Amino acid sequence: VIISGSDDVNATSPAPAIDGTALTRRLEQLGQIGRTAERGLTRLALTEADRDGRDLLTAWMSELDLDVEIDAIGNIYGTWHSGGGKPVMIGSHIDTVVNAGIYDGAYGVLAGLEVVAALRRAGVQPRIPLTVAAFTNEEGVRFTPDMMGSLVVAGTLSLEEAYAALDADGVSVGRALNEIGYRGRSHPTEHAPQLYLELHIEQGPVLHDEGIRIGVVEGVRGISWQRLVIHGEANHAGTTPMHRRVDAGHAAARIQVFLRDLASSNGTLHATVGSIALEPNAINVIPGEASITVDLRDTEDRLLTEAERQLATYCRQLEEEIGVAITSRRLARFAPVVFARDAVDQVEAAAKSRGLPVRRMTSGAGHDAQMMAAVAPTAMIFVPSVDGVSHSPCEHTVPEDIVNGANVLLDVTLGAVTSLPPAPNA
Ligand code: HGY
Ligand code: MN
Ligand code: MN
Repeated sequence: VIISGSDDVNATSPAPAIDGTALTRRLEQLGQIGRTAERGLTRLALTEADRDGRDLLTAWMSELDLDVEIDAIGNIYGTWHSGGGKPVMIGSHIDTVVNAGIYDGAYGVLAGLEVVAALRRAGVQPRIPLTVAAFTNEEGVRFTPDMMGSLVVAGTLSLEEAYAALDADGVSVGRALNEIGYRGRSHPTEHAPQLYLELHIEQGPVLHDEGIRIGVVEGVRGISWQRLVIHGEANHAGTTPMHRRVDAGHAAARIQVFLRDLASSNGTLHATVGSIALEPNAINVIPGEASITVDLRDTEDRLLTEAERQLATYCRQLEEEIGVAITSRRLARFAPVVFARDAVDQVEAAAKSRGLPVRRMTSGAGHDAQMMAAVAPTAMIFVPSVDGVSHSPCEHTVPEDIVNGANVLLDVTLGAVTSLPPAPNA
């Protein structure tokens, strides 16, 4: 149980407060790493760009006199060893999608650094350790499953399975970690905290549309990722009669329309075909093969399972109708999670005590918090995304909201590190 407020901030020192200028400066500086003219800001997990971002983050952690540790899956931990026992952890990720914004993930990690700096400025002496964490491969764009680093901390994915994951060029996570020099020693499961807090941009339109400043996140939707490979028959685009075609591209298009109709008819389902590849991908050749990814999200596990079932049934129907063969490979599957009531209540209380308009909500995006909820009381704080846009260079959050969110994170953290009893180490 976290009792908010703290008797450790002595009366004379100023109340802890976030330095918004410092936070914005770090966001912009990290936001330059991995930026190219062709692909905008792209720091895919375990690439050289990710390595450069990691190097900057660990340098900042050292400047703050945090003890920097890298675990065996490459998660980065900066710890203020004050008091004893398992830490309070502020975490998120610094890997990005392709042509990303500068806030997704980085905001939560860099706000953690500013929380440390603010507590130090106010002369706070935490009774328990405080760790700022950046988890490996949250996005899952290069390697699946996503949320990989936190999944290994939670013990849901073994190190061996994580190391064996391959990218499109057949490079493994284990090899990529070695190549960027971020394969540490400690086992990730040793890093489970006693409380996990994550500050993140909402990445959706709810707070923006309603004019709310802080989202009190009660849980995260379930996620189902799969790759469908559709085998048809390559043939001549000019000579082959329509009724004689086994067109893999046609089947792929039918699946996209089916999923769109399934999602629009079923109130809470979100369905996305994010990538599609046709072979041989030539203007005058009927595609012999199509490979598509399917991302399904829903609020209840039974709804997600039903959507998966309906898609599988439709694929069988297409096989009959067109003559294609369709195989599915599961890439990730996470049930919806609900966060710990106490921790969620603390977030709401902290936002309200700052007079910020708040609302409770569920996250449509996946987060490391979704995994950490399995091993520690967990809560998330959202701030608005302008026009609800994210996973795009247009992703933006106004400076006032950047500071508001970080101050709420600071308040909840202050309450925890000054009142939680030291929990024994694992
Ligand atoms: O896919 C997600 O929801 C997250 O951005 N990895
Ligand atoms: Mn994120
Ligand atoms: Mn993301």
